[in-house]
Amino acid sequence: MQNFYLTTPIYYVNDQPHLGHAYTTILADVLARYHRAIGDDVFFLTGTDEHGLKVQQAAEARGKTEQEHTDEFVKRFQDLWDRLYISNDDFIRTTQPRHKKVVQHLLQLLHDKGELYVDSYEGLYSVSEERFVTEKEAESGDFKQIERIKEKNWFFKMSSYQERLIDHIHANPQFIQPESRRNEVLGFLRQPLKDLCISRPKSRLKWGIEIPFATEYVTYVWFDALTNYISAIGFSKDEEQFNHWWPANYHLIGKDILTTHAVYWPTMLMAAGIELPQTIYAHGWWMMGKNKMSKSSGNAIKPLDLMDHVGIDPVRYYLMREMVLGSDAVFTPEHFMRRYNADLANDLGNLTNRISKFIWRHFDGRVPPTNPPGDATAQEDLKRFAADVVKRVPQQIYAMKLHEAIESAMQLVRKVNVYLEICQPWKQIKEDPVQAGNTMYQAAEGLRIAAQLLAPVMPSRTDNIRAMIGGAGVDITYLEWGGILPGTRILEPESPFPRLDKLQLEPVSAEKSKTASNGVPTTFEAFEKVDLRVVEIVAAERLHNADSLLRLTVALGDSERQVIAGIAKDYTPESLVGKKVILVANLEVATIRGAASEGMILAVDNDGTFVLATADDPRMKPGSPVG
Ligand code: ME8
Repeated sequence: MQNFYLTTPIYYVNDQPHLGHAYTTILADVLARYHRAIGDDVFFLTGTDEHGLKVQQAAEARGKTEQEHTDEFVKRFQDLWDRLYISNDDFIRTTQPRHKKVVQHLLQLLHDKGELYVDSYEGLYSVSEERFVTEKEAESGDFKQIERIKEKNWFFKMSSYQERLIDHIHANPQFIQPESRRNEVLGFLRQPLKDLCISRPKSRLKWGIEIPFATEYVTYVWFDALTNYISAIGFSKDEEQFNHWWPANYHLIGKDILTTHAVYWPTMLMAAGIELPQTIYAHGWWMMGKNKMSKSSGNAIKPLDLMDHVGIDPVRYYLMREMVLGSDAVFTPEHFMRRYNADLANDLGNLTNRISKFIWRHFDGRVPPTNPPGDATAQEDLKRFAADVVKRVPQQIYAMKLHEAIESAMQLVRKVNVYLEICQPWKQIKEDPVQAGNTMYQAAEGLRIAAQLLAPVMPSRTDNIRAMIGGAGVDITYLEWGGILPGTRILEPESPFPRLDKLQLEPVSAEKSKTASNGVPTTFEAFEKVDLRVVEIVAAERLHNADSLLRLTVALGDSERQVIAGIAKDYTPESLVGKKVILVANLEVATIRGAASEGMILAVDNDGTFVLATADDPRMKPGSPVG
């Protein structure tokens, strides 16, 4: 038994959770459940990253305060985790006082140690990634919304830790995993490491944690976010709790946030005199075709759309079985269906049906007694195989070979199927019912053990399976042969994984998800109720208290309206005057940052940049209806 502290990234609350977020969180949950089953003392942390420019802009665009916005969006994550059976021990929000205090403490600590200094800085900043990027990175096209910024800021002497970090990575091969990511970080560290800008002037970003010794600044969102891993377990507040869990066994992350975790975070910890986490594990990406599934490209699958279709456990199974940790994996509905039908409907589902129906029909719904076997070789072989699997699975879990652990449990399922083929209980029942009873008992035992080994992946359906073969009362951690009590009543057989014939899943684009959430098609009647009009922009100006908003005056022919639009990052006010665009004219009047907005202008969200849907043809007159 050991202490086992594992974390997920804390997710941005600027949009809906998608399958990529669900993946990391389910992965952490499955690991947490396996480690609990092994007997480890587990602390599983997840949460949300609620400060920064992206969140500030998302709130502005919705006409909400930042706190209102984050309170609403955090619920989407928390509700989803509840539905996906996520068994986290804590949920940290970076806007909580318990977190803010620790961030401020850490800043002060580094300041007092002389690790921070002020300097003027000019550089390229990617708003979408919330960090300064190099010229080369800016040219790569991987970073969006790049702005040139010059300002006075606070810096952390990250560069002075470069050698120590390299030494640590060499001395601790398990520190960054898998190996390919470790090499990537070592490659990155071949260039001289720069100091890290850790402040943002409030004039540019007000939604953040104030720097205690420089109150005209808030701290950089990554400095804030990374600290969650120690604030949640009581750093600087509850030493006993902190020492109990720290250092973390695993920070699970996607490979998109490797540098921040494998370079910024360890050097911050070194400077503060805190031990480093044991392992930073960066998994691969879920791809849709050739692209990463992501919110900004609008190709993300909403987890609930898929789960509403097939249930939660099969999705958990698929995600865990399919991704070899560290590599990328492609999601397609066809592939999902194939895997579901082969592994769950055919192998696991059919075996459960075979056993439970047989017991229901021939033994009155009670587990038959175990008797001297007719074919002792087959029975011994099955028992030995199961014992091997039981030994192998924890080793595969400790080695982070989750897909192999699942495959081991599935091999046991297949082995039980083979055992039934050898014993042929449907023949035995006619000639020697006692032998048939024994065969069914042994098969049920094999399946019970397989189901228990799969329980961390499919906590709900494996419960049903166990109940259908008389194994519900057996302690879930009991993996020796002989757990089921003969005579136990079984639950009425019901197929745990009905075959899937089709699965129609459209990726939900950002625009679609706003209008037709849940993927439900809209009716013509509903569409007809929307009053769309051509309008001409006759005046435009910045809204004084909001970075991303413009106040537009639009003409509909004989009348004018005021519209507040979140396009200040994409259009200058001057460039808009004279443009004809499309207005949703019969929306309720909304108050955005204290200004009335009488309608909404249609725009296309092109990876975070808004492009107005224009109506430039001279025949499209202001006021004309669109439909
Ligand atoms: O980066 N495939 O938050 P975020 C697999 N707040 N995993 C994916 C994925 C995909 N296509 N897309 C997203 C942030 N993920 C910061 C983290 S931590 C101190 C701060 C998962 O909302 C993956 O775990 O952008 C990735 O690292 C994370 O979501 C990014 O979530």
